[in-house]
Amino acid sequence: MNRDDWKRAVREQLTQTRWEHTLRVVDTALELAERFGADPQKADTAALLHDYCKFWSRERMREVILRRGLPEDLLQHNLELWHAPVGAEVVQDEFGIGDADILNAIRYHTSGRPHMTLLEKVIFLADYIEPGRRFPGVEDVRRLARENLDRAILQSLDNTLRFLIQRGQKVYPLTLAARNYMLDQVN
Ligand code: DGI
Ligand code: FE
Ligand code: FE
Ligand code: FE
Repeated sequence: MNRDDWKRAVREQLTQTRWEHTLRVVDTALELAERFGADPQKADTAALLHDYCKFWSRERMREVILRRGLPEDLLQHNLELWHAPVGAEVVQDEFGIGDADILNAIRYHTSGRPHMTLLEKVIFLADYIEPGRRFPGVEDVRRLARENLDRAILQSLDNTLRFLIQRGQKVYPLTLAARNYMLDQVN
């Protein structure tokens, strides 16, 4: 399988809107990789595959979580979180991706985590600031992303935490840990 085969396979899994999001995440990840010195080829692969399981059913994702021994606390938290760790397992099997950094960039692209690698940060941020995003406060994050990767990520995590709390939703502990960690990093 080459990159064109991967592209076709990803496109088949997604809606048109989500496919266009994926292409914008690829472009944004490449820009960030160049700006901050991440491996562009790995950024390209991780971005292309990051939302592979976005439209899988709850049951199908649950099956992967149990079968692959993924953290079972996911099952107690927002369904939106599941496609990231599940996607990392599935692209490993379906595309033979073996690079741990690429797999972790996919695995943690939604929750974030403390000690994110440069590649993980690039994918996390690209997903948040790609030009199609209209989150409240995204423009501030885009501005920060022009010079300071860590400050941009901290701001995006703060925005997401505020968003979840405003909507009365649970916060996944890894996201809170990621935010506290980034706060120490920038100060
Ligand atoms: O898959 P995408 O829509 O491109 O973006 P994503 O994978 O970053 O998913 C983000 C959604 O997940 C966003 O609407 C907020 C929601 N979410 C629910 N619980 C949590 C959470 N996001 C984080 N970071 N932490 C949570 O605990
Ligand atoms: Fe996602
Ligand atoms: Fe995200
Ligand atoms: Fe995404």
